[in-house]
Amino acid sequence: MSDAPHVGSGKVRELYALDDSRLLLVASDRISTFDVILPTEIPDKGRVLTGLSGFWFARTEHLVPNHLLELRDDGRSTECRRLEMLPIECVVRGYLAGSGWKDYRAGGEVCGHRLPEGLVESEQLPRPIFTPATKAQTGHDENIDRTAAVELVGEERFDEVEATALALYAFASDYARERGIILADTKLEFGLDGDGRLVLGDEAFTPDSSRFWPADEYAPGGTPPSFDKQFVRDYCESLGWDKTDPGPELPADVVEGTRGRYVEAFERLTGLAFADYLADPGVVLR
Ligand code: PZK
Repeated sequence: MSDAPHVGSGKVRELYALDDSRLLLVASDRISTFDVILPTEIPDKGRVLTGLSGFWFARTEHLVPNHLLELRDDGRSTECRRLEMLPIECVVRGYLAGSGWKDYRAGGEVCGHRLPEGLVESEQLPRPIFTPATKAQTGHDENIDRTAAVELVGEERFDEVEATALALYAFASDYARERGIILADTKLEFGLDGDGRLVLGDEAFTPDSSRFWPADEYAPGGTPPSFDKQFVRDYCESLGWDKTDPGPELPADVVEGTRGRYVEAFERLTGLAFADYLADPGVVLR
């Protein structure tokens, strides 16, 4: 828990002010599926996501500075620099899934990127594309084209953010692919420091901000299993739940299986034992 003033909530995370220049980002063990937060938690999920973000921040500093100052000993709390966040979600897609697939089916393009004809669901794109979205206060983010994004951040900043997001995705997706995980797409958030420099914020390349697919089960033309949430989705589908709040409680085997998948993603990507992270979260930064 934190004594610091609460300044924001995400679906499964909380944000606190430490002082004028620093925030504390705390990742809970809550899990959402079909956009509903379930009543059952996944033990250590917040620690896995915090550790993975820290790992990626440490390994991408050569591409762009980031907001991370330090990981707390609880393993789920990140002290970070307070930034002026840009008003767009910076999504990069290497594969055609989610709203990208929907938009492509409806009109052959995604955020103004005209794509080849005949692509199937989950297919790899000829090259990754930058597909920004607005930050919806409630409901779903809306995909926008370059012109709309330039109106929000300016042309120079747009070009910088696009190039940086594509470079980050290329680095992380290559790294993950070598470890058996496809990073189908990812959502990044950037801010500006006091000198107007671009800084990567939020979380980075976690299963909550990216689609993780097991490479050995990938096939285009359908919905590949989610690396982390497939047991939860399958269980929820088996109930015939209507996907409105409140969601169902999860049985112990689904909780344990899902926790195992999060830990497996952590260990495959970082090359570290999760127990070593729990003993000293700083290991992911070294
Ligand atoms: C910031 N969010 C979204 C994320 C929440 C809310 N470094 C930063 N500086 C200033 N603002 C933010 C950040 C970051 N990260 C992020 N809203 C503001 C958000 C997680 C939990 F409650």
